[in-house]
Amino acid sequence: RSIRPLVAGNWKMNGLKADLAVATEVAKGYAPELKGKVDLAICPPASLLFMASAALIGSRIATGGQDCSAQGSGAFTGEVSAAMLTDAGATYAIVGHSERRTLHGETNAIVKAKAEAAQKELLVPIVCVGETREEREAGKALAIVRRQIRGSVPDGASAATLVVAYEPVWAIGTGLTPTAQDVAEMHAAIRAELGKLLGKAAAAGVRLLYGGSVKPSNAAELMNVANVDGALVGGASLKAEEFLAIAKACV
Ligand code: G2H
Repeated sequence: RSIRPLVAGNWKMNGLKADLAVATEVAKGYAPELKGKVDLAICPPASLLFMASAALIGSRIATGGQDCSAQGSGAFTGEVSAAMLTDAGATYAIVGHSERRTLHGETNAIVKAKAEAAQKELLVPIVCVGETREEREAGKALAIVRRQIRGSVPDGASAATLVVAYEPVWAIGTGLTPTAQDVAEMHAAIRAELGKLLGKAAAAGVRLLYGGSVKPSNAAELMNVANVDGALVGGASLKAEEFLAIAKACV
């Protein structure tokens, strides 16, 4: 691999204080064979972010937010700003997850503004893209995702300031996954689109994660696809041993 992979756990709206034990178990299991070969991050709910970051100090396991406001501060009840995420110890911020896009009406423009807000506070946005089942069946998956990339990726982003996650909506939490060939085709298309936006050299180093029902049993196949530089893991990130097994599949 020319790019060190990243495996990020998206806990979604799961986790109470007691579940920080999962994060510390992951840290304990981050064995020598993984160190320096795969980066790990845990994105707990905002309520646990500060405590998770504190629990992981010294472990080299990063944390991230699951969303980030496009606004800096002020009268935005319920929102969490990029500066707050940084202050809570985060390295990353997931933006534009399909659950945000569909349940909260986030457009490409909103996702781009959120990614820019994250970058301003030196967070690395994990910009999520992906087509719905209808879009795939209509043969529009590539066109939709290219458009999402053009609309959601901040100008001037580089390998150090951007991660992209391809998550086909129909694969999220369903146990269904695209074929290795479909993933390869999509990731190549994303890399090419990033090349047009950011320049080939910058695009070549951007980590492209696959997400959607990644689990230990399918991780090796998915992580060995060309242009797949890690995973965004939902359900399986709630169990330390499964999350670590997925990380091991990357090395
Ligand atoms: C996709 C993924 C994590 P899961 O949403 O972002 O979740 O692995 O549960 O499909």
